[in-house]
Amino acid sequence: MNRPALQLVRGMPIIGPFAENWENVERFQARADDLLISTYPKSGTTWVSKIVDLILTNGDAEESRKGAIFERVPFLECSGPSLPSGTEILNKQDFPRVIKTHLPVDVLPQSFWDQNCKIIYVARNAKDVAVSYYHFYRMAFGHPDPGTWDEFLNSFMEGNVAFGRWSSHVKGYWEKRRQTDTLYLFYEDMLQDPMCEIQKVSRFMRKELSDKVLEKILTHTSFQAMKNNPMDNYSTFPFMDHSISPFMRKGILGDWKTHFSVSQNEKFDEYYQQEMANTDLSFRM
Ligand code: A3P
Ligand code: EST
Repeated sequence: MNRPALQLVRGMPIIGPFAENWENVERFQARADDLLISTYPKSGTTWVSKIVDLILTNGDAEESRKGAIFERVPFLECSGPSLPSGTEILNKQDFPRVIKTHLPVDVLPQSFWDQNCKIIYVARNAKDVAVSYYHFYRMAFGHPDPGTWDEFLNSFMEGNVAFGRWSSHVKGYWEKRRQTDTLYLFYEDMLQDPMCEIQKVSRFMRKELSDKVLEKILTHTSFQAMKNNPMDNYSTFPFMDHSISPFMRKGILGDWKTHFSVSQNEKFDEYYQQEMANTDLSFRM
């Protein structure tokens, strides 16, 4: 498959084929009972999607295995050759729906705000996101060629990657969290104390779950369990070459240390200070 260039939608770079379905995304009618999972790419979207899916099935892993995670939680703005678009799937789906998006606050369809939908946002530290995103660009055709790691890191800092600037994304939802029904989570907290974060999600969804069910959810959402589960690891998804880099790659904190050179790190820290100077949002790296 070729690697189409990114296109601009409302000033945001987006995967080429996604731009072709943009009118339907913009017109999308959210409902008050939709649950939106929003993230900047590579921040733990699939992980929190699986947690939500298992909460809805009361920890029934067999029920959750009835479809791949990208089918059970459709991706709103997804569109591509020989793929049904996210909007097409969602418009036919039973309610209540769980919807995945990578759209930043200023590009998210207005109906999500009008309906005051519940939003689960997951943020991950910028350096690990950049590394994970680089490997994802390499393995998921449909992204432009990432070039070398150094070239990709520069594009990432410029916001010239699909879904734009990391900093605007994480700050946008952070600033909106109090006026909206948003649960703002951090990937690093999910790694450190997954049970605590699973309980936060279930309380947010107003689901009372027994300790036994919570333990099951914990087991089935571990990195190894998801990596080994063909329904969770994207091995059934087209346009991805897992021999280049698996979708479930490392699932750790601080892999940036094996990728950033000293000078890349200095440059990134300077960029980061500027981008994050005007916010109380902070990350563990
Ligand atoms: P790495 O590339 O750093 O390994 P997304 O789902 O938003 O695309 O994010 C993918 C990232 O989340 C990948 O990071 C992937 O390994 C990690 N991930 C997915 N499931 C996970 C889990 N259960 N535990 C920890 N990390 C997980
Ligand atoms: C991008 C981000 C993400 O979290 C998931 C996916 C799945 C759908 C993928 C897309 C993506 C990357 C680009 C594609 C697309 C399907 C067609 C396109 O080529 C692989």
